[in-house]
Amino acid sequence: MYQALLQPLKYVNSHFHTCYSTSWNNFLFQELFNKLVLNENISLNEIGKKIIFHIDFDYFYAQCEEIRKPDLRNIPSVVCVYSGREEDSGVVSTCNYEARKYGVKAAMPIRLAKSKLKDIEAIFLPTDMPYYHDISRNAMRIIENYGELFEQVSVDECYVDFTKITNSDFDDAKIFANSLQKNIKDQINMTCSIGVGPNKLISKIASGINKPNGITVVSREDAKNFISNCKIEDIPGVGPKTAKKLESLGIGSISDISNKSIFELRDALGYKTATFLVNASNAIDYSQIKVRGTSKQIGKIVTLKKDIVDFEQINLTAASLCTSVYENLRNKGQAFRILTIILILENLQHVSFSKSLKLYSASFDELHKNSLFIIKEMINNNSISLDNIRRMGVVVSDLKDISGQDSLVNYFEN
Ligand code: TTP
Ligand code: CA
Repeated sequence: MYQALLQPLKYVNSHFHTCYSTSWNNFLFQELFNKLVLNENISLNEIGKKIIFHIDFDYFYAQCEEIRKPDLRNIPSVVCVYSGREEDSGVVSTCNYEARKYGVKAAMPIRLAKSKLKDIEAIFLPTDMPYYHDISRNAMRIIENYGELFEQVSVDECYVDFTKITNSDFDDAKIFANSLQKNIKDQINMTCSIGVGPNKLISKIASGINKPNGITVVSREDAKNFISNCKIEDIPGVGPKTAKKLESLGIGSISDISNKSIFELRDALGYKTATFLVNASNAIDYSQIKVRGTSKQIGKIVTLKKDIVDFEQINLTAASLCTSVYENLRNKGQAFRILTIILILENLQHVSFSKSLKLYSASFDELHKNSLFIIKEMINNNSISLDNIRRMGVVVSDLKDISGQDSLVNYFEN
């Protein structure tokens, strides 16, 4: 990789001193800086095509409460961390959008929140973290099961690289985002807001624009204009300290930053922050989706040939998907309990269905038999015409390590 970069690096060096503040050299330098210093192994070509989704669940803890107590939906509800010192001492963790209308927000003292909701029928609840983490697992599993690059960044937020599914097309991405939002709502009765952009930075800011239950799509072409209209504090990671330093340099807007070079900002902010901010102000963000730890699911999705007309071809595709998933399970020495089938249709609508087995299994026959059964049920129940199916996926989750067990032979059979 470094070899390949030597040429452009020389080019930059030879032109750098004379005209380093031109935006092109700035751009090239930042590109190389990121590759060499931040060691990101990516090509410009790949970056230019990406479609990244940032999915953020709305008023998460409070919405979890609404799932088990639907009566909460129409009145202000506030989830609190009680310190236990006095009856109302503690802070607001979050609240639903009904409560937000009255000015209640996260991190506010409970007493203040109560005063804002005085004389209003409202509910105050303590947090129930194990329950929220259960819902979070279910919610993330739905998204992770698409089998694309997935990174969960907090209990209710994740990034996914949906470049392949959307054909790198932002119009398709909008349709897909709608369908994904609906699929999540159908499965766990929860709303989320989705930001779609050419990188993590833009998608993250975009997901906050239309909350709750919003979708904001910012195409590659619109990204620079979009970020220019944001406030400096909208850039994730920019805290009051950095904002103050920028202010002292006479920088009050994102456009002000984009007119600076890294070198003009590095003394005040340090090289890394200066690079990040100049890039961000130009809608550039090279950070990659970081798939964490060992996978909690194993899956495979394939694109089908356009002319699928009979079940035989569906069977063949399902068998090949199951073989791949089974091989993967076997190599990892794992058994599964949940099987999910995903069908993505020509119009990018998608249907998914999960089945939980009574016992853990690592049997190919069981995987194959159940997959075929679910696929047929899904096609029949949703009246899907076969030539309308564009992608098909088989995903297993709730995995259990069975390597080293005496019963391994019984789990895996050929
Ligand atoms: P957020 O995503 O910041 O907020 P939210 O999901 O409640 O609301 P929305 O995204 O619709 O604006 O945080 C996720 C959860 O993290 C939130 O439900 C509760 C918890 N949290 C706290 O406990 N304290 C806090 O100060 C914040 C901001 C969040
Ligand atoms: Ca949220």
